[in-house]
Amino acid sequence: MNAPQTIYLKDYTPPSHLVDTVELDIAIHRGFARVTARLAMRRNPASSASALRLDGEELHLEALRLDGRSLPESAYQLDETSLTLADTPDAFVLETVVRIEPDKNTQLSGLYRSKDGYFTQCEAQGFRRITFYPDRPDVMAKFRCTLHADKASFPILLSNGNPVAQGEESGDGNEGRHWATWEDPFAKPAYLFACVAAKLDVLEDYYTTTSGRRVRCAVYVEPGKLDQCDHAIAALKKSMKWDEDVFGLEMDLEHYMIVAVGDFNMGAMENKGLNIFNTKYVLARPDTATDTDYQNIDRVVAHEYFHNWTGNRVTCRDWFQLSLKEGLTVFRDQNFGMDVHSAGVTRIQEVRTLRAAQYPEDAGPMAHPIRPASYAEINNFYTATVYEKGAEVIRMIYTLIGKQAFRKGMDLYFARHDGQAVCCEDFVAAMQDASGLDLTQFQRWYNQAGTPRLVVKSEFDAAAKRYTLTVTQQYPATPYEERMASEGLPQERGPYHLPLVIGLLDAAGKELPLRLAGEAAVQGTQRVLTVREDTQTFVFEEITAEPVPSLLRGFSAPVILDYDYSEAALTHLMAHDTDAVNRWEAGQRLATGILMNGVRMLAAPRPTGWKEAPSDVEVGAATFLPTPWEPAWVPASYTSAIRSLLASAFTPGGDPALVAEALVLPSETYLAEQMEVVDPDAIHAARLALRQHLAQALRADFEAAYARLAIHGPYSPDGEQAGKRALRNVCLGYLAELGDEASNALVVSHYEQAANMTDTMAALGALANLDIAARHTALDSFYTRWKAEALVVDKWLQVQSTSRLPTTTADVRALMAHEAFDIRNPNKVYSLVRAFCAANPKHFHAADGSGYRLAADVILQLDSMNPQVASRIARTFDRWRKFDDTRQGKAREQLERIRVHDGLSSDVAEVVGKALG
Ligand code: B3K
Ligand code: ZN
Repeated sequence: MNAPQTIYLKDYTPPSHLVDTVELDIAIHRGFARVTARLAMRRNPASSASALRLDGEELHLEALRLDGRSLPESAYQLDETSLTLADTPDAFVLETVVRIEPDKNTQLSGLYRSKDGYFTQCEAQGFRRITFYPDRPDVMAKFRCTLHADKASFPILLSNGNPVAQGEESGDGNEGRHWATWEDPFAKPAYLFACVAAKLDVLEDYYTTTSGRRVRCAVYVEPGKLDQCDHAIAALKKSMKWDEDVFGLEMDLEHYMIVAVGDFNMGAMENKGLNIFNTKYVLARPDTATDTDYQNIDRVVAHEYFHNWTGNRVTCRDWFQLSLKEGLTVFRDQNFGMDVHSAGVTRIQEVRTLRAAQYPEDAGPMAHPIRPASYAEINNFYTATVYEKGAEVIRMIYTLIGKQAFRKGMDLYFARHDGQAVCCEDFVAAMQDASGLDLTQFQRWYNQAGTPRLVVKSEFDAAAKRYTLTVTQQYPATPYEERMASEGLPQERGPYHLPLVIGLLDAAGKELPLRLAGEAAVQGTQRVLTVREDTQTFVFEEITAEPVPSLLRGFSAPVILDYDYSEAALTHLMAHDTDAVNRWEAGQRLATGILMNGVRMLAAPRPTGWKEAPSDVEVGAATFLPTPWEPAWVPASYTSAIRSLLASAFTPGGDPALVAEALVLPSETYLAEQMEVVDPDAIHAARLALRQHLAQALRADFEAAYARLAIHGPYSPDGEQAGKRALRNVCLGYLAELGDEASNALVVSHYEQAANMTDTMAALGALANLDIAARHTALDSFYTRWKAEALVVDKWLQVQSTSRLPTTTADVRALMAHEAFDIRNPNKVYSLVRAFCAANPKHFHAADGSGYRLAADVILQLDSMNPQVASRIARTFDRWRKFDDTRQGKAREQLERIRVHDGLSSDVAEVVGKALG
């Protein structure tokens, strides 16, 4: 049985020993590496344990010395995951020599080989795959690292901190080899260690901090890619400036290096002074990267840079505290994004991601609070909850105490904890002490799982000129609480402390001045209401006519807002709300209501007049919606609201980027979450039908906007150009739904004339959904042109795996055998397989189980190779119980098939085990 062992937060104990300094010597040879580690250690006065247990995995021990003396085998115990010394002196130097095989390391954790050399990834527990070590974040040491390798093959040798010496090797067998030593002046946990030995090109630049430190910024990339580094280096310098301006935080080293590698499990890693990045978040050129890629690079570079303070200078005591660094750093990179791009668009995109990825997680078998109380495999907890909801929790503190107090709280946090490994409570305490606001109840956000529902009711008393909002919280227990209770750890639940930001609009769309009962005077037109109770009322005085409430502005809390908005109220907010998020949200609510009606009708027995589709066409496809239905589920008022919305992009002050966001209908995944039992076919058909309906009704408007938004002049990824392109491409997407000759010709010409990757992908994405000859011509020409650019090939794979055409599942299988695919490369797996599972619900959840089978085949093939990637694919099964019996049966079959697989990794075993419950 594959039953992974559970680790509990409550079982935390301080480390038995501390490490003051680490001297690492890593010699890379053909087929193996030899790692010598000298650890200056001492007993931890805070611990009573006497034995020293070091973590170690896949290490072949060649020598072990304590204070220079070789230890006999009787003096230690060695097993698959550890090396234990029963007793040690109070202070000593432990030296180990191990042999490892980085070329065989397909997990991409620890030291591994990628095309151009050797790279490391140590978070969370990769360092133990390099050498024996107390591999836990609360052991912080100063590192010095010497690398040796063949000079011609691996001319670049890097590690954290500053270069101290380098040279050529001498002696027999060392011909052509060189070495370099690096020293990091800051004590750090092992998860922040990094080294690189590779053949790379480098782009350098300099940044001078406010206090006058000159920092060398360097981006290392695969040879030949220097023309794709400018944006990353600019993003780095922008981030350095921003963190000084906003938080007064400066770079603390003379070298800040970013190394890009094509084989990487996730986005990037914040190793001290030596970030290692997935090429996806470094490389960009107008013809290879989209506007979204450019923005993502800004954000990921900023995120890793911001970790230097939030994560590295102050780190986590244990992995349960992961959100301490991740939630806070995401919050910081989000605010950076709001400042350097558009605040509204950035926030809308975050809300969309949160609801598409985190809400389902919080409602599914992997539900956990931002600080879980237990886990089996820590790598499974780098989740949307820890990251995105974690950031929302920080944002709520920011909203509750205000910008200035928040900055004071950050200053206090660093004053108290610089150089320490701490807990989430320590951060909250700094915020509480700096602001004077009691955050005791607020800490529930760290301990309770699930998305709370906020039910709001309004009442207008015309005679008393009083408007009352009654707010009720609902927070039913999730599978997490059930699991914890069954493990004897019942979790207490109670109402949350949260900010509900609101405004009230009058009939003309103007913001009303707000005075709460008991207040002497009006205090502005927007208020932060503090919600703490199960039920609370807020009474506004001197309201002369019933207003339309704009609730949860800026998405002020990660909740589901339940308010019975009329269509008229939503149309009103869509047109007049001053809050960009709520203008967008009103449109989303309107569309959701309409789409859910469409889904109900499509799922219902066919009415008279229904023409069954011929058998070779999917039943339920929107094209077969009998026209008499249309008025019943797409109100004319909606179509005209969309027309005005589009027109608003061209009025003074209009923002094409925001309009583009507003024109995107709620995703199929979002709609699925709104259903008791998900009908993926009906959802797909309804959404498509609404898109087609809008395309038909507003054809002339879309065409005019498309023509008007053409950009002349050189490409720039800046917000203004990107916004125009986004809106133009949204118009193109609608027009493509018409599927007639003229619209197909437009898509083809857009593809042929595209002068940047954003436009190319907009056209290719539309073509991928069309069963016409031009689709194949375009996909072929695209591949021929770009097959040498791995990241562009990823786009080519993804556009096919997310296609709605009925052949998609078979196409994905065929592409897995294509020369362009490589199952050992995470980016390829994410683009082809994960995108299919997560972003193509119609095909992944096909009733015949073909999508589930495909996913399971890949998971099983990948599990022994790269469990982290396999486990991420396995997570796409999370919501299987929300589907009908037939689909559940098919999903269960595949989950069981995975569960009983011999030697299953703890990563996949935990995910599948929880899914099966
Ligand atoms: N801290 C890393 C994530 C490491 C994931 C390990 N499985 C990247 C980041 O959040 O910045
Ligand atoms: Zn991070």
